[in-house]
Amino acid sequence: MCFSTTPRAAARSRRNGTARSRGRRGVRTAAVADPGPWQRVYALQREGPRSWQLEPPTGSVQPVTENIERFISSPTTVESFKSEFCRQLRYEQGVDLVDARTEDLYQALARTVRSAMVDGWIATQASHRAAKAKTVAYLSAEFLMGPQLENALLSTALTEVARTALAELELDLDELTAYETEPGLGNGGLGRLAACFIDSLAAKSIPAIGYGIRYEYGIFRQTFVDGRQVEQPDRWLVKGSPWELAQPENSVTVNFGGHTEQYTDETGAPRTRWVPAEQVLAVPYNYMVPGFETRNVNTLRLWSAKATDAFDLQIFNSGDYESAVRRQTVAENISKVLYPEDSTPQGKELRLKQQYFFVAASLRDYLDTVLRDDDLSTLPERVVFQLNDTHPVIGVPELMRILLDERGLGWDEAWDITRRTFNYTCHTLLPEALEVWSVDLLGRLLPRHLEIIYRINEDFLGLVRETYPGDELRVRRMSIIQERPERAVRMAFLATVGSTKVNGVAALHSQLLADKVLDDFSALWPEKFTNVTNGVTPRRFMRLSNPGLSGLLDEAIGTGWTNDLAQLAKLEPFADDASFRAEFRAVKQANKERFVRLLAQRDGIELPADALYDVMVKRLHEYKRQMLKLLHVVTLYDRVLKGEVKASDLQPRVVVFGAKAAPGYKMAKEIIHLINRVAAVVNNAPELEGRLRIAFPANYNVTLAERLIPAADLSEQISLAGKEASGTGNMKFALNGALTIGTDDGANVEIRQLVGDENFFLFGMDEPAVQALEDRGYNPTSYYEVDAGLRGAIDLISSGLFSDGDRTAFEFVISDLLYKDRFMVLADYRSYVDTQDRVEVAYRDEDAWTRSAILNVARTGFFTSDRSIQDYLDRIWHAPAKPIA
Ligand code: 26W
Repeated sequence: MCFSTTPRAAARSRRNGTARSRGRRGVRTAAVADPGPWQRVYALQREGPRSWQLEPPTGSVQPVTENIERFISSPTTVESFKSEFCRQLRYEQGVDLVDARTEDLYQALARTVRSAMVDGWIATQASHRAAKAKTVAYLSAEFLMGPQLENALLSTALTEVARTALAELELDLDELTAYETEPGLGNGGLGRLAACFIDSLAAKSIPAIGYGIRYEYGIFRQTFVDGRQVEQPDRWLVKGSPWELAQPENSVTVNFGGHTEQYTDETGAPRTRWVPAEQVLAVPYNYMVPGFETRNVNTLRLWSAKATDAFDLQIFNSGDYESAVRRQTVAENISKVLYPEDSTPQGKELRLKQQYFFVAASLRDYLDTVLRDDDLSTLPERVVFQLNDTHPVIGVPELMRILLDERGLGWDEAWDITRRTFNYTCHTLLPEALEVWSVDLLGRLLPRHLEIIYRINEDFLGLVRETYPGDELRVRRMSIIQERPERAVRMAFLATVGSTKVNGVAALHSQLLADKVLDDFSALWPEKFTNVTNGVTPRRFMRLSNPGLSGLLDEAIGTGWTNDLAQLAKLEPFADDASFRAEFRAVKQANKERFVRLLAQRDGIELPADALYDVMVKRLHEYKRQMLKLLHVVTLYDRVLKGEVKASDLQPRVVVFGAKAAPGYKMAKEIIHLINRVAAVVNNAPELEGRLRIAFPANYNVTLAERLIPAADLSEQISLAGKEASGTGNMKFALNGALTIGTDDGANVEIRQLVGDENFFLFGMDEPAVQALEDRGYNPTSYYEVDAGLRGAIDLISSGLFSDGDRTAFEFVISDLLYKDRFMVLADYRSYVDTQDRVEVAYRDEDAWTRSAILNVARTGFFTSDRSIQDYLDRIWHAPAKPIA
């Protein structure tokens, strides 16, 4: 009885007392208005085994957690886990064990594991606040988290406890793990990178918060109907989300529209204020981000839009109930759906609203709830806002607005603070992916921000003119405001001007960024530009997804690699150990069998496990060149049809595709259709004697990636050189012992350098060659004319063989290839197919192949996101680790 009321009463009084009325120092302390409940708490503490903190706190920070932990226990033993699980099932789900459906069991289990993280989470926040620790605030419109249960168990070291506890209740952990549906709050690489980064930040005990949007609908669920992509809504919240903790009491208001006014303040200084026309409530939902082998648990705070009461009442009182309700849905639309475009921004009003919504809420939250400091002059020492691409760049003028209009700072001081607080990561090289917002739209939604952007631009162009007198061409090139085709704000330029550091995501990408996309800026500010090569979390993408390999590594080199991936280097000598190679091969084979079972169950696709697994999984985009892979497959088939190769001589191969297309991206959708049609024919072609199979499971996502990547032999990383910023799938494959066939692009360059040329299948033009060909004038048809193999593949598609005799079915794709081919598929075809022929030969030498695969694992430890985070810390963030006791 007492433990359920007393501590809560104490906490309540704390919140109602000191918390609400913050002292000038702004630190929330545990000094309380009503000492009564506290005394009762302390009296109880004296009965405990440890005697500590008997003095009621007087203004110093007293972590509440220590008090409460005296009375309740977090589920860390089999008994307490079982007890918490049963409590969750009965009192939260409201069912009895005998009647519980899998859904109930999963929810109860997830909540049990969540409760095991809470103590660390609360302690982390208290400790970081007390230490005034510098915090990394990672602002990202996407966090593609993947399934949570296994990862939470791993981080809390409770996997075996949970397994045993459930087994004692005659339940199976793996079954419940498999039941989970992942939250798809991201499109692809950028969103998944954000998820890896917050995992590594936690593992390294860095004070950090991820800020983003709690979309009600994540990335669409892809289905195929007659081989064509059909999108279904992703209702991931329908069953409730056991991993989140809503915190409506910490909601913040976000404004839109209206106008600005000039006025004179009490000191006689001219000032501006924004008089908005609309308000939306941003409600925070917290996700705990546990760190591997640390007690630290960081926060991911995702914002959900809700109509404000004020705004409802106003219309309601005017008697127009219907319009009040309609306005409510308009407000709540802001966080309704993730935009499924990845790389072609549409300039949609709702998208800009989403961006401002989450950034304004996050800055407000950080300043008022986390930092709670009235003095913002030291802000750059307390926080660093990392801009994950341009999506959160509106934060730059937002912080300026807060400092100028709300805190009364002068322009120069405000600008100095702002610039020192933000940093910008660019994730693309495609010019069409660079966001611009029309001045019209921006001025309508955010009039004050547009004024501030104009002023930033004015000052900036002043500097350009001063540095390059008379160079008006350069001024126009560098202006944050473009004039044509319409007046618009170039968000990448605003980000660059408003940040201390700008980084690309792989060595080649950062180079091209500085030399091409932002060349004028890197000439002006060479020291601003840096590189941080991407990485992936080895917890999820090795330890969890590849238990077979992990076990083998543990035996060979010890368990330390999971958070010190450089230790993989110790594996190097094992490449020459025949018995190790046999074990390594057995793991790969078991992973293929596991994947085959999954695919049969998930998609009804039957595959042989004994084959070369050739895998290309990533968003469907022309620059990534899924067409090149398809032309190779069609070439193999064509050779057999023409009798150039006997089917029985083919290396059995399973080609796996996984790719979603943006719903409005016609070419991408046509390519998906074509892949499915080719698959339908090839998979049933008697001539091939089952030696070539194409599998294109729908709805590729993190869950499927975790099963597929460990099964792969060959990793397809075949973008046109100079187009893929980094890639991160490429790293996951190499770390799981697949060999790469790839161009000299993105992080492939670094992978190849590390694994060595002999353990990597390089093909195609490099970036300078691409540039030279572009400059000479590229004519794809000429390749078709001279290369019989290429002609054979293209003609086979045009023959109607894959389209029930309809010769025009794929004209859209084929004529583009022949007459445009922006990404030079035809130019790289010969080199690619020849290299694939070398792959086939190499794969037949089992020992040599396995040796290379082991060396890929041993030499790619560099690609842990722990190393990326360390690079960010050293080069950009300078935020020390703060492990809690
Ligand atoms: C619709 C606007 C838009 C524009 C760009 C949406 C999303 C983007 C992203 C920048 C696309 C993206 O995900 N880029 C990928 O980022 C990964 C992580 O850095 C890289 O590994 C990939 O190479 C890059 O394509």
